[in-house]
Amino acid sequence: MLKSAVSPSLMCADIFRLEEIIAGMEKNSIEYLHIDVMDGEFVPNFCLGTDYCRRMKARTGIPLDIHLMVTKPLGKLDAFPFGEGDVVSVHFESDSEENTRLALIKIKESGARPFLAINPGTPVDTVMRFIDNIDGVLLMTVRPGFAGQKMVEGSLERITALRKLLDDSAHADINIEVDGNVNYEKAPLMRKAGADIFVVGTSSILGPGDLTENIIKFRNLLKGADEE
Ligand code: S6P
Ligand code: MG
Repeated sequence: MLKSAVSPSLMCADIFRLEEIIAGMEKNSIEYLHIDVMDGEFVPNFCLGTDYCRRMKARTGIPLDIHLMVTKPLGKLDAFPFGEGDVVSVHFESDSEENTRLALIKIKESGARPFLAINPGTPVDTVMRFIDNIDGVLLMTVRPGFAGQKMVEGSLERITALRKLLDDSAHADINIEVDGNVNYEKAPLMRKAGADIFVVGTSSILGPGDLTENIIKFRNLLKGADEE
């Protein structure tokens, strides 16, 4: 089983406390910073953008986890500052299969880690068509576009099915990142089902309470799931 990692969703971080929150992430050795990019077209919302990514990269050494919820990301990749160690996800649903593959190849060539993002309605075996071009899968457990939603039913089963597909095809090293309503109760179940990168927002560590205490609680729950 791959080591678990935590990727807080910065669209859920209070912009007026951002410096303090990033310092808290560094102090707690957070593995990734999840940045949701939305174009108002692929999803019905707008969100963080290129300058935000650039400023964040200049401010911290924590790898970025850029989630591109944009139509036709291939032609837009150059606008983003990513490289060695960063994760960049493009959606299967956002362009043709050929262009999606080219985008994944381009991300890989930059030294970053290409992930294929799939919406709750996309069959998990779609991933196998891109298996040689990805380091991970971003499995959406809500419909993309907004924070604070409820997990789509059947998501745990989808994690289990995807983990089995990857393991059975000798791709156990491919990450499964889960995004959407990853709360304290569901995270251990998602871990047991085979997820290893956890996008956390209003439902857990960027919700009520102290950031450090929330991170410790979250990590302990994942650890508990591994020990069971
Ligand atoms: C949704 C986006 C996510 C959210 C995250 C928020 O379109 O891709 O990354 O920011 O799900 O977390 P929560 O706990 O509010 O669902
Ligand atoms: Mg996201």
